[in-house]
Amino acid sequence: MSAEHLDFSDLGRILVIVPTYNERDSLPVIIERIRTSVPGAHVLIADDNSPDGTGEIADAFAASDSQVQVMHRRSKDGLGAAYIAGFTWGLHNNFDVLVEMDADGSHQPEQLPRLLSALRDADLVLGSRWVAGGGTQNWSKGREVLSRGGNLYTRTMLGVPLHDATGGYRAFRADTLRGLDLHSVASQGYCFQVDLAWRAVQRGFTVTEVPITFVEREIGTSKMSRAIVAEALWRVTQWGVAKRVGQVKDALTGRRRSSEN
Ligand SMILES: Nc1nc2c(ncn2[C@@H]2O[C@H](COP(=O)(O)OP(=O)(O)O)[C@@H](O)[C@H]2O)c(=O)[nH]1
Ligand SMILES: [Mg+2]
Repeated sequence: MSAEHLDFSDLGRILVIVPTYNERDSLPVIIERIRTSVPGAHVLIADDNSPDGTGEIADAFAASDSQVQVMHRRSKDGLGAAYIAGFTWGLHNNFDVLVEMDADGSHQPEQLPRLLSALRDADLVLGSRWVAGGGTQNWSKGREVLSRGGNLYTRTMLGVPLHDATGGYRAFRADTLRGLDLHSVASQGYCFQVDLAWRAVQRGFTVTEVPITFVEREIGTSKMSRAIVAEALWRVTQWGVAKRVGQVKDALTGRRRSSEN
């Protein structure tokens, strides 16, 4: 993209939130790449007191670059909580666009212009692995099956027309986040992403998916766990069942009403 195409000032002030837990080797590279890809964007690192010193590395960047800020959180409290804190900070500081991006290079900063361009006509843009043109690099078959299966289950259970509701590379308009009742979000890992996407669809926001290539990390380790997958499975099932019970109730009361008339 040419320089003029990297100008997103029409969208307002952009904040890229990068949650970190033990990402000392990945973080410097990702900050540089974000700053080069979309020079106007600000970066907020939300670090959960990483024992490997990621927070201090982030501080060094912030000291030399006024577009980089650091939020130091007390202890590891999950991805969802770090994002809620980051969103709250961003909204309070009058950012107009808030982006979610992993620190490990899986979400390529060079593809951020694609998300931002799409946000001109949307309230929420999801970077999607599972639409035409999207995909993954260096992923094990097991991870792919889990992601595809999780998304198929989510789509079927919740009836949402989304192909990648579990992904974590996204751009929100500030007004979209303000409309999602963030204080009532309890979900954590992948489920946090599903929760926000589903809320946005239910509230009538325009949600668009753009293709991304998700690159598996080469340095550091994944924090994904069985507990994170179990949480997603459990909550999505609960939401899907609640939705169906609601539909049945609506149908019954509707029938009763029409028979009373
Ligand atoms: N602040 C914070 N960041 C986290 C936490 N868990 C994961 N992350 C970050 O969230 C991003 C995605 O996590 P990752 O372990 O790569 O998950 P995976 O991509 O699903 O394997 C990375 O930037 C992690 O450092 C957490 O509890 N707190
Ligand atoms: Mg990762």
